Amino acid sequence: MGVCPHGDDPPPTDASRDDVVSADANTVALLGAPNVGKSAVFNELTEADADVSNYPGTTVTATIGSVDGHRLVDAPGTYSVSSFSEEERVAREVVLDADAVINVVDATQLDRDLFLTHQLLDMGIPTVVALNVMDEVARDGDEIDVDALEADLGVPVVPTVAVESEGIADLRRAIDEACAPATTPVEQWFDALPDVDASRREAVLVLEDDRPTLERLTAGDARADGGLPDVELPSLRDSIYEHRRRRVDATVDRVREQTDDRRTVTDVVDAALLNPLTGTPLALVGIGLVYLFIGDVIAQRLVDVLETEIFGAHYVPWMTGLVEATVPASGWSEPVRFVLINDTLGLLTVTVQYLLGVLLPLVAGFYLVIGALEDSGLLPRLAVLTDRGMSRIGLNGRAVIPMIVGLGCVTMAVLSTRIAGSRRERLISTALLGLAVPCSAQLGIILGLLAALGAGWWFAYLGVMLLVFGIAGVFLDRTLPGESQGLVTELPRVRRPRAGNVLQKTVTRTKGFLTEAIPLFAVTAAAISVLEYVGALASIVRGLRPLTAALGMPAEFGQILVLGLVRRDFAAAGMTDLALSASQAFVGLVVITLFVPCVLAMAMIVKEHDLKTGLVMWTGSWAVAFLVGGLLAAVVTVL
Ligand SMILES: Nc1nc2c(ncn2[C@@H]2O[C@H](COP(=O)(O)OP(=O)(O)OP(=O)(O)O)[C@@H](O)[C@H]2O)c(=O)[nH]1
Ligand SMILES: [Mg+2]
Repeated sequence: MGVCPHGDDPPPTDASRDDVVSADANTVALLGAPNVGKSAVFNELTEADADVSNYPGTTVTATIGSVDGHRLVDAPGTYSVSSFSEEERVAREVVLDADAVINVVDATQLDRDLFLTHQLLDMGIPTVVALNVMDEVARDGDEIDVDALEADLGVPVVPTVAVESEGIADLRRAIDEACAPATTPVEQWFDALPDVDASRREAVLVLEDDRPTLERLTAGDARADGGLPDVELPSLRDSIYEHRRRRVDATVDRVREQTDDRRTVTDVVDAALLNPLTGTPLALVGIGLVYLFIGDVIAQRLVDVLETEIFGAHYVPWMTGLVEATVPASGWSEPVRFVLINDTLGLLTVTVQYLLGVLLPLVAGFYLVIGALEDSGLLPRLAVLTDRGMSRIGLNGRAVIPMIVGLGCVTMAVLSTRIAGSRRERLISTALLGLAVPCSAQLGIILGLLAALGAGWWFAYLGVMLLVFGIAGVFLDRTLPGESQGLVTELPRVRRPRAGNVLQKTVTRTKGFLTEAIPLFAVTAAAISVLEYVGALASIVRGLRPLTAALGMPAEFGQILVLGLVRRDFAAAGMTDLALSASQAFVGLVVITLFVPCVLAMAMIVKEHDLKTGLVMWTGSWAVAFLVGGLLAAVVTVL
């Protein structure tokens, strides 16, 4: 890695390369625009399973792996390196730290993506270009002259199709040949640099008016003589960008052979999706299909077989017999036996039955659907469709992505609110996620219970949740300071979901879910069994009696709330055992949906925001759940 061999020089031999390749593990960063396949390349190079999804903004923090002794960093997508947005700032830090960059370029978007390439070369960063998505270039009937591009940029260019593993071996070999041209046109402005001690990378950033870089460079001087030296930015950003733009256009003209625009099937589908008149019914049909799959195929049929037939009829009696035969029912071992096999939450019986027979199929089913949605490119289209509605509650359409991810797992969704925009949008979407978006584990059970009550109650539930969502959103939008940003998103192509990727995501996420849920679940179940054994549970439930009575619920509902403090789906599962009238079940389901986020989600909220925000959201959920529940109970009684 170093300065590129000059055009007339012989190609470097292995011996001559040795002196430019550092023997130590050095850092190689994957950089490129959003959604160009950086994470797909990362996964191919490292055999990791970073999230690959067809929408811009999938990767929100830098992920680290290793390839051939290099540290490989998968960065969030960015169109340029500077400090105007969060992603650009992350990219800037990654670039300043990197020994070399693999610049992933979407070959169907050369005019957009080569801008960053030229910036990296101007910064003198050893670079190799991965010219990705070459399959779609061919499908569009276009051609790219890779040799010409290589000659034009002066750095190695490797054509790849990351999702098919094509070109990855070549790319891997090319990492050691990453180089930067000896000179680039940006040097004509170097005279304008303020008098600071900067590396070439920093110099280019300062020339492009990157204030944080300048401040960091002058901070050292400041410490020596007490005050910040008065250094001005050169204000050359526009000139440099314009010049770079012209270079990109010239490059693209030289290397790309474009046929007339073909109108493909996906173009037609796309147009239908983006038109509100056709897009809205299509979205509703899609939601209906998802409901059929999760609410019927999985929550009813599959869960029925697993929960009742396999675990209920075979596993639980077998395990109960086994424990009864080995743990005597007297003396010290009596409480142990109770914790292990009691009928409410026996650690080895009911808990296992619920975890594997109910939760596992539901959660895996949701991840499957969400994975397919993420891969299709439909989510950003949903963002466009919902943008008007979302702007009423201080969000833009991009926030629809965390909301949908939240239907899988609220904890994961809290992290993904980063793509919703500024801090204000993140706060609003996190609050709404915590309040009114049920996660897959909970939703599956709720759908099952509602299906038993009938379609009317299902619509009532949906209506109440949407209403609470809307009112809470408007309230937050009115009370939080500042203003929200509009929707700026680039629409990726609609693609057929790739079975391999969707399955792999489903397996990874389901495994992640289970490894987190099982210990937590076991500890909670045991703790509650102990509380029940010593009679404390009954007192807590008695303490909650005024609240449950106000909702018109039986006393046992208090026990469900205690479970719900830990995980929302515990509460939902508890509901299945209560003898309730239809209206009671309805009120109960609304209350447990609005009730506090699970402990994992709370931990994530505190981590992503702070403790105060977490506490406000937590207590707010109590208040809203009982307020809405009380109102509904009153309305239902009157009706
Ligand atoms: N057809 C095709 N699709 C690809 C290729 N590489 C990646 N994709 C798809 O492009 C989408 C984006 O891939 P990611 O790896 O998530 O892209 P990224 O650059 O990491 O995106 P961000 O993290 O959002 O910046 C996914 O749907 C991939 O399946 C390719 O070579 N050909
Ligand atoms: Mg990514």
